[in-house]
Amino acid sequence: MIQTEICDLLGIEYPILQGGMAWVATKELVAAVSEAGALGIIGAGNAPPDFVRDQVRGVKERTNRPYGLNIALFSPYVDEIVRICIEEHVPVVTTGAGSPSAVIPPLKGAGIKVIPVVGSVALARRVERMGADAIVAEGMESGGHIGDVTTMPLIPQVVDAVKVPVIAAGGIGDGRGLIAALALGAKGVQMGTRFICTTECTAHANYKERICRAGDRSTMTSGHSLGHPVRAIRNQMTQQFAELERTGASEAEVIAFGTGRLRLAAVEGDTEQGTVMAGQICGLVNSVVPAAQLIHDIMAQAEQAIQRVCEMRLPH
Ligand code: TUI
Repeated sequence: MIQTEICDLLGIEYPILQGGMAWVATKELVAAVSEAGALGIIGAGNAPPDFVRDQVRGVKERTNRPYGLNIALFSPYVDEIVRICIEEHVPVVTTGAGSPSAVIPPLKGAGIKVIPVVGSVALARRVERMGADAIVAEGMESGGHIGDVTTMPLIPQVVDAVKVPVIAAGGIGDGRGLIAALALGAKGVQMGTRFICTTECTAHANYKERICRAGDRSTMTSGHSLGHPVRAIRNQMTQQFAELERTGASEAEVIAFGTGRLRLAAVEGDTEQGTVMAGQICGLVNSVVPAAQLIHDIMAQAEQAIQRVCEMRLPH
C-alpha cells in the first residue's frame, strides 16, 4: 500500500489527483475518481458561474468523498467561482495559468485547501509564501497551457525549494510514472491525459479516440507568440494556428482564432478544427477504461515497479 502525506492532507486513499481539465473534467468523471479513492477535480476553465455551481452540486450528489475544483486564473469569472467554492464548501482548490495571490486569502480563510499548479521554482517559492497547502509542479510534457521546464528536472528542484508537499504532473500516465515521481521527491502525482480516456469522462468520443490513436510525437505546442504556449495533438487547427503565428498575425487575430476551440473538440467532437489538448504521454494511452479500474491498475503497476527496482539491489 503506497500512502503519502498527500493522502493525509486531502483525505484520500491513493496519492493520485486527476487534473482539473476545462470542458473535460466534469462532475461524472470527478465523482468516479473520488469515489475510487483518488482526488477528482472539476475543471472550471472559463465556464460561467451557473455551470460551475451545477458541476459542484453534481459531484456532491454522487459522492461523499473529497474532491477539488480547478480555477483557471484567466477566467473572467474568477471572483464568482471563488464565492461558489466557499458557499458550496469545496474541500480542495487547485489554480492554474496565473498567479493565485488574489484567490488564496479568501479560499484559505474559508478553510479550503489550496494547491496552485506551477511550472517553475520561482513561482513555487512565491505560492508557498502566499500560503499554499501543497504545490503541483507541472512539466511542459503536459497538455494544455504549459511552462518551459520538463518534469524530470522540475520536480527535484521544486522539492528542494519548498517545504510543502509537491505533487508531480506532466508526462505521467501509469504506475511507473507514479514511482518515478515519488523517487524524485514528489508526494503524489496529477494525471490529466490518462483520465480523459475513461468511461466516465464526458469528453466527446472523438477526443478520446484521437488520444488512443496518438503516439509519442503526436503533440505540438503553439501560442508562443502570445507568451502562453499550449500543447495539443497536431491537427488542422494547430497547423493553421502555426501558420498564423509564422506569418506575423496580430495578437488579437491569433486570440480570436483560438477562442472556443477546446470546447469545439471536447464537447462537439470536432478534432480537426478544435484544439485536442493532451500531454506527450498520449502515446501510452490506448484504451478507454472505467476510472476505478484505471486507478486500481496504476497502483498495481506502482507496486510492481517498486519490486522491480528493489530486485536490482544486489547483496554485497
Ligand atoms: O493551467 C494549466 N493548464 C491549462 S489551462 C487550460 S484552459 C485554456 N484554454 C484555452 C487556451 C488556453 C488555455 C488548458 N490547460 N496548467 C497549470 C499551469 N499553470 N501550468 C503552468 C502554469 C502557470 C504558468 C504561468 C502558472 C502561473 C504562471 O504565471 C504566473 C505569474 O504570474 O508569474
